[in-house]
Amino acid sequence: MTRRRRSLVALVVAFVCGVTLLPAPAQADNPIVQHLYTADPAPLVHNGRVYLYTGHDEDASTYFTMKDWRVFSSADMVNWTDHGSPMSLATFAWADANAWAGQAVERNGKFYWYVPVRQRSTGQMVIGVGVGDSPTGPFRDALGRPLVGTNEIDPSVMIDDDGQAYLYWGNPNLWYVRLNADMISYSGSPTKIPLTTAGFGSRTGDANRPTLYEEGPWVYKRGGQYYNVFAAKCCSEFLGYSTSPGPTGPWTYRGTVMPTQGSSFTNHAGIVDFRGGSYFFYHNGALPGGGGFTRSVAVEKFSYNADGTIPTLTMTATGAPQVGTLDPFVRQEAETIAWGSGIETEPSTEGGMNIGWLENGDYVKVKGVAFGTGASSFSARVASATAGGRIEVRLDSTSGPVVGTCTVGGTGGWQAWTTTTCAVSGATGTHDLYLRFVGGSGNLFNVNWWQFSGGGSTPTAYRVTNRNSGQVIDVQQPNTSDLAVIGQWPSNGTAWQQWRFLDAGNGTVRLQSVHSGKCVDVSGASTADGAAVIQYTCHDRPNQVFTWRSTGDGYATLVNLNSGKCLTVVNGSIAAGAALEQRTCTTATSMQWSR
Ligand code: FUB
Repeated sequence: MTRRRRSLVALVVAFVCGVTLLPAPAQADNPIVQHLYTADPAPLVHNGRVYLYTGHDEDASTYFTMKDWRVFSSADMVNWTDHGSPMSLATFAWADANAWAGQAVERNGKFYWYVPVRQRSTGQMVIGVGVGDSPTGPFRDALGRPLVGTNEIDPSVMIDDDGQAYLYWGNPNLWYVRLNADMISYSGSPTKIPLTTAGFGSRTGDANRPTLYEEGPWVYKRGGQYYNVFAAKCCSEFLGYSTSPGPTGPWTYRGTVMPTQGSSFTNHAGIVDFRGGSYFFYHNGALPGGGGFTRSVAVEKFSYNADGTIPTLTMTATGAPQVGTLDPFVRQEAETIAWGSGIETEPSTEGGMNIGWLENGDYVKVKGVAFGTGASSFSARVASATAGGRIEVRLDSTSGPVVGTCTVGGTGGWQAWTTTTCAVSGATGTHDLYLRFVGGSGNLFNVNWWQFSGGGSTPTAYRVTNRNSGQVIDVQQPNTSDLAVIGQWPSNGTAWQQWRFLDAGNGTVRLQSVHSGKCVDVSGASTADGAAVIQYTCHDRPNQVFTWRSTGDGYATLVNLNSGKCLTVVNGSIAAGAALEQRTCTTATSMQWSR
């Protein structure tokens, strides 16, 4: 396979940030993708991750020359995994251009991605819908034709609490239509939302467009109120918003969310709540070579005001703070990156993506990596059609301490994978991890994934997902020392629960809900057969008593002595790959949990 030339983004970023061994700019995690230009962010929270659907500006573009869409995801808001391009113009055989701003939503286990494209036969902009079985696709054309078309753009989708879904879109008008439960057909006709100055503010200087509404609606519901955050005025755009007591209005203009900033004459909002925080995605031209047609998606954390209004936000190079830490003792994809310099990504023959086109001095930064009591070795899945090179494992910056160096030899092909392992010392506690790629000239090697192993260390975070409800529980620092925290949250990011380990004395460890104040006491703090778990109200009144029982088939069962229900722990371990199952003691799998 011949290596193609690296992209303009990669060249410029490598020049600016990497090849001279300068440390990365302090704390710069915005824009959140550096190896290609991204635009029009549309976040979706699903099963404890934020999935980010974006458009893709071509390098050196001089128009909105956009041919495909991209998906990224993150569990911590700073390290983003590149899932490649699961949908493109080629998905829609009847479309020929303009893969512009869309939004994806989940319903009944399927993922629907609404996008504007140009219809070949009419030359008009219409809305198509892709459907996939996972948030990362692949997506197929759900209809084989447009869903709806008014020669306008930028669909936003919202499913109301009563199950009614609405599709909004438009420039210069603002339309909505009621989607049917199948999400790929609708009832009634597309309806224009009246663009009044009370609803959408006043624009001066354009008699044809008296209100601020321009394009890019992002419609959602929060606390009984409906929000429409939209690109306002042109050009340059800012982001404004309106609210309404219902999904179809009447709308009231509420002001600016993000003023005109950031070297792009368009902007586009996407908002989600995730693990107790609210996040505002937008785009700008902040990458080297960036501008109005070479944009990049960024994110800020924010808090709604007490009355539900949105504060005015400013673009930063810092971005959102990390939620939790990253576990280096489980396999991590090489394309999970907080900041990358000089790298590109491509589909891997082993599944997912790999990073490639790595040249001497290129690097990836992975933020907030929790090594705990220490790592003893580092392994990476690598391939090289040339002579390979080395991976320097550094902490805190590109010139930070080298805690390990792995040699990569030629493997006979860019997708001929092998695993290289090297010793690690000095990696304890939590650090930003820098993997720096060094060697001769030209492309050195590809990396598919990496993983540390510990010298008796404890994983510092693990996650269990309820396969029935989708609920996710992340456990950080799963030791029993004071201040260790367990964060419990459902997949939609609301109703967050935090638990704290307290030393209750008497050999008992007490887990207190920061949220409710209630406690769970773990007697003996052990999962050995026979150890007991007692749930208290914090007033030392045991209201639930459990005991461990071996099931004899490799499972350990936690029996609730009050209700008789069981929590069955496969292997009785929280090691990587261990699964938890909740049983009723008689039925096999009423609830399933897995890491
Ligand atoms: O990305 C192409 C177009 O630019 C989008 O559809 C608009 O919202 C603007 O961001």
